Amino acid sequence: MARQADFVVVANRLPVDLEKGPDGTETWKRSPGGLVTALEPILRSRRGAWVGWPGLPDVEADPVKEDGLELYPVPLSTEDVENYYEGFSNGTLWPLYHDVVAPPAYHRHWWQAYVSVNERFARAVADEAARGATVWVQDYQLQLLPGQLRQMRPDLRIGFFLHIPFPPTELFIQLPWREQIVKGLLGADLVGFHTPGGARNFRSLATRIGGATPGATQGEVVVDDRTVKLGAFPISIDSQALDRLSRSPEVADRAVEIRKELGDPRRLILGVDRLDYTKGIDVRLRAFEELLDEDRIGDDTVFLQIATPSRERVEHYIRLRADIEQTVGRINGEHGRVGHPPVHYLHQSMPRNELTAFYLAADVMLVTPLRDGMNLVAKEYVACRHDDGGVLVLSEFTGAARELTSALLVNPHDTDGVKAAIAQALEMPEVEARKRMKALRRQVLRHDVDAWARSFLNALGLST
Ligand code: ADQ
Repeated sequence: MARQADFVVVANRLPVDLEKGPDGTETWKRSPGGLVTALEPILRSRRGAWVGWPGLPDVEADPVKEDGLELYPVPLSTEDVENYYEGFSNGTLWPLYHDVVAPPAYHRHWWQAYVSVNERFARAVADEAARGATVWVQDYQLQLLPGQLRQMRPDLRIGFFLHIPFPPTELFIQLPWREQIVKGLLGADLVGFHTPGGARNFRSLATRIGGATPGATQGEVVVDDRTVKLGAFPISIDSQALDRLSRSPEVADRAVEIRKELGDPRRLILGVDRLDYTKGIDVRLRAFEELLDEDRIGDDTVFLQIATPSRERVEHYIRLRADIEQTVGRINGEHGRVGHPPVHYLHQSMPRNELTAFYLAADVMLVTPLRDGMNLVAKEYVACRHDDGGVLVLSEFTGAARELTSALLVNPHDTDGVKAAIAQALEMPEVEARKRMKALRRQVLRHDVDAWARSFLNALGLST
């Protein structure tokens, strides 16, 4: 199968998870995500392949064809996972790129693992890509790959998309390996971000420390006589599919049932996130607690926080989980009655249908990250509200806030502001709420993930 793919997607993870049964048998399990949904038709319509880690350490898996997709697993050892993934990707880059909301750790052995794992991914792509193929590199775990791949295969057309924010120069230059990262990214023909601000930050670093010179337009820089395009491509969701799912009778019934199970509160407030310190779960809990303390919220209102387990071996996440669970316990201890806790907390991953029913059941959706590249939860909530019901409270520090301007926008660092927005959302006149939701829905339904993928690939010169 070598060197056959005309279009290669490379990401830290494959769109399937390898699972090992108790008897040692290995099976592939589809892990549905927006990215694979958007790219599947494009991968199928040309000789497409996906290169990535199958999710289990110390496993050598053969290339497989799953549901018509060619998958090329890149193996990672337990040590690689510790140093490249949990270490450099999630202990260094993740906090640094999210405005240092937690202190990043800089360790040379993590960096070395990042370099060598990126090289391994680059080698795998170089082996599979046909002459002149297009390669789309995804996210912060693989920022060196464009440069490494260009060295190996100058014939390829390379695009890179960053799913998280790209930080301002003053923060980025903390990184001891800042030059290598910028130069790695400049190996691409197109570098894409969620927002124009991210593109601007990168542009200024590219000319300052990456050896690039300004190009003919703001959207270009020149490196070694090669033009690298830069731009903003705000990602989205499969809006139509969610809209359809939310209209199904099963989901509608389940939404009613959920409210019953919660004790038929007059108002239901919802939060849905990966359990991550960037998501501001603590921000909304604090605001909710103060509103209870001040009797501005009564016992007819319930807050449900659903948090997917995430990066459970990384130190900041272990501490975050303990803090959140302690806060939930305190609020319920002080303000609950038997059978009526004001906060319900689920540390679980939900099936799509169930999550959709939760979105449909909630009167107020709280999305309060301290920093977020885009935030798909906000868009999902909107896509599910075919009834034009519900109010979205959204942090200004998400990429989504640039598009979802009819939400109640809040500064998550301003507790009084967040409290005021929650109070306003809970008591918003229906006419105003519906008007806002209609405007939000127009935006989300028109700009879906398919449009996102096409606009990126067209900018890279691939007709879709
Ligand atoms: P994430 O940080 O993971 O993504 P987000 O964009 O909100 O953040 O996506 C989370 C996804 O996980 C959503 O599709 C949501 O439905 C799902 N999810 C959350 N909690 C869940 C639960 N309990 N059960 C099941 N599913 C759950 C990164 C960046 C974002 C950027 C995306 C895409 O950090 O800023 O929007 O990539 O580029």
